[in-house]
Amino acid sequence: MPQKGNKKKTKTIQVKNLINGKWVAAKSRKTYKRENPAFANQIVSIAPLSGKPEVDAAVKAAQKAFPAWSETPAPKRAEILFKAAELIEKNKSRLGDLVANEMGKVKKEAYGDVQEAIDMGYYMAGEGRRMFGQTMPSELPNKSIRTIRQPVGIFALVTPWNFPTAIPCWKIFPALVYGNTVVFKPSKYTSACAYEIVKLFHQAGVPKGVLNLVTGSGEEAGDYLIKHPGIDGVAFTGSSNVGRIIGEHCGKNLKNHSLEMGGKNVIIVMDDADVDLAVDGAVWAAFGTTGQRCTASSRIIVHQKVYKQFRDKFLKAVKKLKLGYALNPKTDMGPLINEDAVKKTEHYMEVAQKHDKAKLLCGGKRPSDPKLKNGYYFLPTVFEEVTPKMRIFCEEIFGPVTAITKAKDFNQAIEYANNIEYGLSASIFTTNVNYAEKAAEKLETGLVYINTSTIGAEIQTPFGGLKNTGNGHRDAGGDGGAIETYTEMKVISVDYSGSIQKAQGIE
Ligand code: UN1
Repeated sequence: MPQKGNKKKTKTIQVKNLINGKWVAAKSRKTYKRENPAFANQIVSIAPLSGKPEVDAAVKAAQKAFPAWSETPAPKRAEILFKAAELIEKNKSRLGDLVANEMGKVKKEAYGDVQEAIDMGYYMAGEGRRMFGQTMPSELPNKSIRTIRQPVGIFALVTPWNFPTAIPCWKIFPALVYGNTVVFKPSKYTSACAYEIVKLFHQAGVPKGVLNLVTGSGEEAGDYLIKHPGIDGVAFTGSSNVGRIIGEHCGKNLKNHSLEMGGKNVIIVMDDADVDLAVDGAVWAAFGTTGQRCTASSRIIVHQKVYKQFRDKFLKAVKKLKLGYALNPKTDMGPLINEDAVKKTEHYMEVAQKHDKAKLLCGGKRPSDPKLKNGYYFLPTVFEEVTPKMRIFCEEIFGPVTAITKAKDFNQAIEYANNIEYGLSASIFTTNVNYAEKAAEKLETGLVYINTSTIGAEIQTPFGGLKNTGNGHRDAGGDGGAIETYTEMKVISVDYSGSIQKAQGIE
């Protein structure tokens, strides 16, 4: 039964694929259902279980649409995309509620997810009038050199469930503004969010075949799509395991691919930190989105001098967090995405206690509140006395679990922070500018935050990480951001001397 005061029953959304401008079911007529993770007995969406025929048709449509779309002037492409962003903005509350119901994150974060999609839309629409190249001098007289940006071709976009409107928009807007055409395969758990977003692109006037939506499982539709010979590039956000498969395939076939994967992000709390601020930052970073952000902080390294003070205050704050349905205004933390995620988190409780011998401070199990029994809930969980060798220090859990580790000084804190395979986001709380600057230099992550949380990157900044988090690409805006993934650079040299001049000093 829904919780008291949250009985808003939502209509089940019948998702369709968009292939060559037409809304269609899977040829096999097979579908799958997605439940509300807070009330597993409520079906939020029913979507096509697509396979090879749908992927083949979508790739073919994207190939057919590519010449006209890539030849459309970028500012004109951008006008259509600007309209899509406006439509997403107009539909923000409807989409935000859907994010909450299909994915489970709390209302303010669900609306933030949609806001990130809108922001990306407006930013990338601006790219239509930039898409800048460079000019460079020639070593020869009467010769000019410039670079231009051109689209890569047909892109497969494969996105996760944790930001079900933002991450698709991180990829669709730049892919399209730079002139690529797209086959978009969203996570199976958030097909309706993807469908509602794609509907708005369609409504804004994106021509047929330019953006195609194919829903289904990663194992079937996703795997076939990323290996499809008609695909020129793959952009993926998700687990490192799947990313590796994509990387191996694209590497072997020399295809452009951008991978944004796991994280095991850290907050360092120095002895001179504002401890209350650090507590606020750590609660938000560890338990925002129920710990299901790739930027979530699942490690907190605290200077020994403020260890006890931080631990006590942090624990007090964590114990106040209220679990529940995302659209209940009293809820601080929603459920996990599905039963498998709860089981994985439970498995890590055993690892932490039996194998690692870490000390559990709170949580560690599903809540006992009978009102929550139909949802995929897990209590906010904190371990302490965690050392860098322990598995819970190193492995990504993607749930509401964080681990506190004691450090004797700044250097040890940085050493521990870097002692993992991932490198997405890190933060340090300190009032000492020298520590702040040194940490910014030394932390092996794509994102470094000073005196704030590890989550909440803004869309105009390049987003991504080092080590096993990524493969050198970045999402979003700024130099080195999405433009590098979705465009090829071409160098154009014009010799207007009337003779064949030779570079490299050749007479
Ligand atoms: C993710 O979890 O994959 O920085 C993305 C953040 C968000 C995006 C997270 N803007 O936390």
